[in-house]
Amino acid sequence: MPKNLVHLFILVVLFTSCNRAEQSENKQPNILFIMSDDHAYQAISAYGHQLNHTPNIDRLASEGAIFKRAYVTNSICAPSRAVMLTGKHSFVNGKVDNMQPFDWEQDNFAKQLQKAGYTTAMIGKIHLHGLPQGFDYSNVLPGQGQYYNPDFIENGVKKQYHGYCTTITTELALDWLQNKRQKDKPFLLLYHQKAPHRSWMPELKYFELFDDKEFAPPANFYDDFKGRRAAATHEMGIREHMDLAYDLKMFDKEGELGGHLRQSAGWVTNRMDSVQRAQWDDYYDPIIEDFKQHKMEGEELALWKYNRYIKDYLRCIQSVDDGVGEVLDYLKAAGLEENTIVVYTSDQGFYLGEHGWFDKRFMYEESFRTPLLVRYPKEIKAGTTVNKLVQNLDFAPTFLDYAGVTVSDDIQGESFRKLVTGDDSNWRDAIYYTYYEYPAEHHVKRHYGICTERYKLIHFYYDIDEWELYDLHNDPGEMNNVYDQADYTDVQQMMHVKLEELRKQYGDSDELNQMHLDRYLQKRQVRK
Ligand code: SGN
Ligand code: CA
Repeated sequence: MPKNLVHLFILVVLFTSCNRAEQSENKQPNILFIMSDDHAYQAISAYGHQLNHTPNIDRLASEGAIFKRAYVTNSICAPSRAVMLTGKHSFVNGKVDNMQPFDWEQDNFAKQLQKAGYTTAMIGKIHLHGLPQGFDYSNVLPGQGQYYNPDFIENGVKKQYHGYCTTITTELALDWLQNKRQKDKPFLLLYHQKAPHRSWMPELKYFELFDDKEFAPPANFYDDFKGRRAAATHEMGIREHMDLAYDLKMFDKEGELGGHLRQSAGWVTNRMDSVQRAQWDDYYDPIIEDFKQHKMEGEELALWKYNRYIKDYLRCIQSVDDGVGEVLDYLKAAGLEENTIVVYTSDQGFYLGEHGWFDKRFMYEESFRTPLLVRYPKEIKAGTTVNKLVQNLDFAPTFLDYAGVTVSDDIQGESFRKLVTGDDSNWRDAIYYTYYEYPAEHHVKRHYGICTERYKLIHFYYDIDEWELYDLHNDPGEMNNVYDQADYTDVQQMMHVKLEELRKQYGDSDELNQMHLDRYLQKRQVRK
């Protein structure tokens, strides 16, 4: 063979084998992990609660799977994110509350996927200090972030953007997908919204959405907390603790309506430019005037507060849903629909008036549970419903499993890949929960517990020593603590045994709780 023909032959062989390698690499699915902050499953229409309409998020349910019993392990922001990244409980990954530092040096699933050839990015709210590790590109909000004209930290460098946070986050996600990712590699994108976190500041175009609607609060809105001493000491009541100015935007120019100093008008709107602020005032000023004239109290005021809260909360979600739609449209247009796993979830659930509350933290259903929808046309049949107990602990092993990466033994979650294809054999029958951030805002006492498909056992400790037991079949609203009821003696015993088994399996103990408490109190002392 002439020399240059040999060269050509070698080149052709090299090219085809490289191409084959690339093709087989590309068999690994792309992963688009969408998460919002404090998005209650009650506020996704696919879950059937009829509060609002979220057509784009719903698409994931109708074209993929909806999980009816997805839970977190610790219902608060930063710890939830740490669990999601590491696949390990808070007491193992170390991020037990919003105050403790997160150790980015430990392993996480993004690092693993990066090693396995993925191009990776983290965009939006992360709420963990330090440069995110495991990502080729990151553009994240500092701390809680801001709704209007927010700062972002792009690969470690802070800069301010003009506009509405939810929209900007979507634009950044699309920009990465279109222009920044390495297109010859499978991708992992964490697209994580700040919304609908407190203080529920809607996008200008959605101010009037729901104005023509009157929402009725949930049946247990006027809960008296009988038999539940820990719940009774909460500070997250819509009636008692929701701030008129900061939360409900009833601040006037003279500051007449008060509210706490840090929750003054300026704190909420001081990042707006004059055009945004003028639109804000156009909408809220007449409501403020009306509020001042009416001088409501009692039940009337409670229902008014509930309505103001729920409307702003749902408005924020509408922008989140729009973003999901745009990103799904991009996948379709780019021909990426088939080979991309799309997950929609929240860092935890949220109270939308159940027990009279907003916020989260408790192990009661509305904040313990979180929405979860997964679409992956290659493996998941459209319209699948999963009723088994899964947790945010399971994301890391699930993604690794789909990518064909070995799940290391120290990961505590389990891949739910087989569940979505209908195989629920040998699946867990109980899940474990821990919560540590107390004494703190909202006064939710330290607790841990387990939940099976039917029952829930919770232990509140530290400045209280209370056990609660719920029969979720008979009492889905968790209004009736049956811990000491004679007809639940067997259940109580069975649940205690299970609780001890799970604590042992995961490596939790009273000693660890004491250690976390000592650290927490020390940190609070230093902060004072
Ligand atoms: C802030 C909010 C709280 C909220 C925590 C934690 N207060 O502190 O209402 O529970 O965040 O939320 S605010 O006055 O600052 O809005 S989390 O989602 O980040 O864990
Ligand atoms: Ca949150």
